[in-house]
Amino acid sequence: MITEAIDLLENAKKVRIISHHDSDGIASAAIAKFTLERIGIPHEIIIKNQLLPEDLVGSEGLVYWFNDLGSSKMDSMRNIRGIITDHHTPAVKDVEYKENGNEIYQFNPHLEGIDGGISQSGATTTFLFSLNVIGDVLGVSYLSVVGSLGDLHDKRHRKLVGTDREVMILAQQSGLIEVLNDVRFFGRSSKAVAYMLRFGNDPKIPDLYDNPKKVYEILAKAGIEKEEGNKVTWLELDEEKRKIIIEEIKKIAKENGIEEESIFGEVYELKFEEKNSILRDVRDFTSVINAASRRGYPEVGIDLCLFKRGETLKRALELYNDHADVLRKASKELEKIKPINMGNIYLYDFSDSLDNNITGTIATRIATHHNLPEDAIVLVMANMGEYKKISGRISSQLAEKLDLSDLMRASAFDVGGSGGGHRNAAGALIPKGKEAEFLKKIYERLNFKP
Ligand SMILES: [Mn+2]
Repeated sequence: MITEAIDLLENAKKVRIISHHDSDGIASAAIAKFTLERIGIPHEIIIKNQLLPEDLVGSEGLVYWFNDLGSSKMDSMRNIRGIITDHHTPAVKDVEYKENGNEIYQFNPHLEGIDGGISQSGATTTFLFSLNVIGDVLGVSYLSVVGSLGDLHDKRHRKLVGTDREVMILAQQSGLIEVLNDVRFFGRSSKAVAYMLRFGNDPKIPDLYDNPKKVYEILAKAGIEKEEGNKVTWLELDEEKRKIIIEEIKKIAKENGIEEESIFGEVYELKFEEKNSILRDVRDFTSVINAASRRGYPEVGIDLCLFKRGETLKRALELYNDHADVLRKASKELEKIKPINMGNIYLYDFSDSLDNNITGTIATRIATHHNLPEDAIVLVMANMGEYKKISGRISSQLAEKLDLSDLMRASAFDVGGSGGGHRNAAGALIPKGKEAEFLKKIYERLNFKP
């Protein structure tokens, strides 16, 4: 099957790469672009936050390459010739799909019994496919790590696992990635250390989280003045100072009954970036390309992935700051919104007060920071033309019992929409006016006892 898929690409007059708008999708698109450039096939890139009905009909003369999306909608595709490298729950569990005028080859970890939502990102899937197309794709192997971290695949085990890990090791052996054990607070290379300590939430240490007084106390012990703490990043601090800070964090964690080992885990750095570069920590890199994409300039993120700097980086950092503003405003809006609560479902409808590009970001934020019950299903909704776009999140504990992608997909389908995703993070698109019915369908499915 892989030979047919490669033939399709190699003989294409033009390839349309369609990829997801998050950092996993952007990293995947960059790998696909790199691959097609190597084999000299003309291509264009389209980045989507959601596949709409019109994206599912093929155009004559084009070969399609869907990345980090496509699998959950393959059964709705018509007259498409192309490939899908995706890790979302597939609607059809076959590699080859030739119904409805299509000729599609689908590469998806779920077809091999691997849960793509945990151990094989879209970028890892695209990378593995590209490895079959051109041998020398190792130069962009680090993008698999970018995609995997973008999809938070390192969160549960505090390190990458499964196929993501295997490709990460390739990137490490290629000299692109450095693997370290360190505190797993976000922002090692993009945030001032005072900010990193204050808002670090992996794990949340009650006496430290959002407690600036405590933060500056710790920094003082390491000989860092407030002003410096508000400026330098974790990676810019020397080893000695970091050690002192780590000892202090351990102490507070212990007082709060948090296991010491849960504070530490693997972190990944780009060896080709300087220690003082905002892009050095791979999670920080990921947040920069994500921001560019969410602000509507995915090509800036793709260029960064393919080693462009200079003006590209300058633009990326502007977009990064813009995105932070947008998120701040969204958080303010969120304070005004009371969720509709039905059983364990919490629905936040922003209508037009939220960019439908960031419903997922906000849903993750609510699921992480609001003290909802462990079995809560968080749904964030915003208007998108004639549709309502919905992003859902559940805890990994609940995801062991419940597949949110199935729930969203089936319930959306019932009201004339579509949906899908992963066990713990999924989305749907439904016609406007069908919100109440959609909510009811979800509620009924959850409470249906055969
Ligand atoms: Mn993904």
